Amino acid sequence: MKKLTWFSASIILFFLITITSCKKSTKSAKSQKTTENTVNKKWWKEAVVYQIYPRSFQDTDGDGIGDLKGITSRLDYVKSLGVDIIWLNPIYASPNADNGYDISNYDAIMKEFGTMKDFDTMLSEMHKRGLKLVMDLVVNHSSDQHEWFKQSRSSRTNPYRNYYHWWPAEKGTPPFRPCAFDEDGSAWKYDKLTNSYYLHYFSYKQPDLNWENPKVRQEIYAMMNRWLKKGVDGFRMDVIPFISKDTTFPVITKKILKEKFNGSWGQYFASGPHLHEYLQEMNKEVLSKYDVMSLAEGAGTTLKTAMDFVDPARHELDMSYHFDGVSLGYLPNQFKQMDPNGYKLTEFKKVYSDWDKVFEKKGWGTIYLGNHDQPRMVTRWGNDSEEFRAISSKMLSTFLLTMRGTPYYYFGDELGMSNIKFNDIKDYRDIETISMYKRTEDKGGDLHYFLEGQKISARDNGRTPFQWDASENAGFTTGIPWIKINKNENEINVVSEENNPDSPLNYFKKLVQLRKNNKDVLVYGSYKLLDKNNPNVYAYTRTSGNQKMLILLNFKAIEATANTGLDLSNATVLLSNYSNAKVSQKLQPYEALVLALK
Ligand code: TEU
Repeated sequence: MKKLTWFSASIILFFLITITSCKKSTKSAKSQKTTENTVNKKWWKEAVVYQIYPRSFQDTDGDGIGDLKGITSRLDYVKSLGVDIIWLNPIYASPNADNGYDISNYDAIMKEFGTMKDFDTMLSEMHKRGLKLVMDLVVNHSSDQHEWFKQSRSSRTNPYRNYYHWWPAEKGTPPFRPCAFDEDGSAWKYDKLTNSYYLHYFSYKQPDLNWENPKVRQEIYAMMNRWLKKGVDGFRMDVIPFISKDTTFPVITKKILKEKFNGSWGQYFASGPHLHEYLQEMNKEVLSKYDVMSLAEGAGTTLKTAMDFVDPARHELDMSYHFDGVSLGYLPNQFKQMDPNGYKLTEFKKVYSDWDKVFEKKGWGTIYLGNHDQPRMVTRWGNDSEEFRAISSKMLSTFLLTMRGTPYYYFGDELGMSNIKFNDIKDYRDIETISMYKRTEDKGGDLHYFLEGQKISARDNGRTPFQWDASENAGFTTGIPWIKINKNENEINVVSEENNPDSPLNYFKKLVQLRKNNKDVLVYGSYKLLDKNNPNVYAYTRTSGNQKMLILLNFKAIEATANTGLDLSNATVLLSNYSNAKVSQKLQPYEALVLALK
């Protein structure tokens, strides 16, 4: 008996020691891994999002405008990329002052894009292929053609009056607020009918909804619930940080703007008093009821404020995207005019490293270099010359697919589509470029200089039709396209790239698979910037447990060498945009190297 007791005691002791030491080692493993954001794995963290600009993807009825049937007809192509989620720019009824960002009916489909039946078919065909659909949600403002606004404007006593922000003219001129898209630059538009001004942060055709009115919020939540019940998988929320307003509309002097908001109107707009209260309410009444994803267009958010939107403990949104990266390289106080010296890679690295740090332990980040508000990524961040276009676009895709945070990849970038660079203002369709042109003209500014700048920065560069093949109109339409098609369609198109094993398209597919096959390290693993002052090379590691990858990206058209201080003697090449790539810190122009480290 004594023996047995001693025996059992030693067994128990053995187990205790083993358990404690196991606990200790998991603890120390955990503490080594503090920068690995592994808490709470989610499908939307592991996904690659593919953004489609519906107006320019595929036309099926010959009106020169893409449509929903067109998207449905091309889903096998989207699936072949390996991506998981499709984000569609707004497809709701709209007079198209700002290409669908001015919605006249949230429950109807834009007539150029098709019908609700087309939508239902498209959604079910996406789901059949395992693709999810994220809709654009534009609720900071509606169209001035929305029934709510028509009612609101009709009289001061109309029940919809408080759906928008009105300032009675007898109180004098309202305190200045800037708007993005109108020639006079003011966010207050005088409306004679009721002798009042209404607020619009974008164009006067996009009046801001009054979120301070609980009825407005309930209408919006009900509408969101209707779409989610239909089966959509989430929302990208347009300028959502701007929804709450201080309705006393205090005077904002230059001094206040500078001291409180870093001189940025965007930061002021994103600082409404009840913003987070409303997002929490929206989460409770809508988002929390479904397994869906939500993404804030984080206009005006900063390194300091971003976490408030996506901290899981706050129950607001899942992800947000910042503007610090895409704002680099512009000259100050001009209409999106690029600095002739380009952008500094060291600043670029700092922005993306600082933002990675924000979501190091909780929340979740995103990564993008192009979207419908940006020019083509290869022109803006790479090199669109004949010699370097393909190679530099592959290098940029390598960056997007090897960073932490969900990649938002813009349609056509997988082909290496580049800016169209219009010479003539008449070719532009975008309200932003057209109004900035008029403002420049009114001020007697240099229009040639303005147009040269737009060749690099204008949003329409990213909105030209997708290039399917080398036929007339690139296989996009049989009619006259709503905006011109890039002349490089003969070379840059799906058919020719599918047939070329070295094409940007085939390289993109490999990158997606690399990310999918290495989720621990490439999705969740920690990120560390190396050789931070190197002006040419972006070098970083991604690490998960014993698995480590080194990513070397030469952002320049010259040979460049990374000094990572790492021993590469046992490293192997996992992927590169050069077929002759070898393990080396010396890189060819725009070379991208993904190495496994032992
Ligand atoms: O963009 C909001 C936004 O912040 C824009 O001012 C953006 O910075 C600008 O387009 C850059 O040139 C969203 C949409 O993404 C955009 O397409 C809309 O025009 C805008 O809201 C109004 O809805």
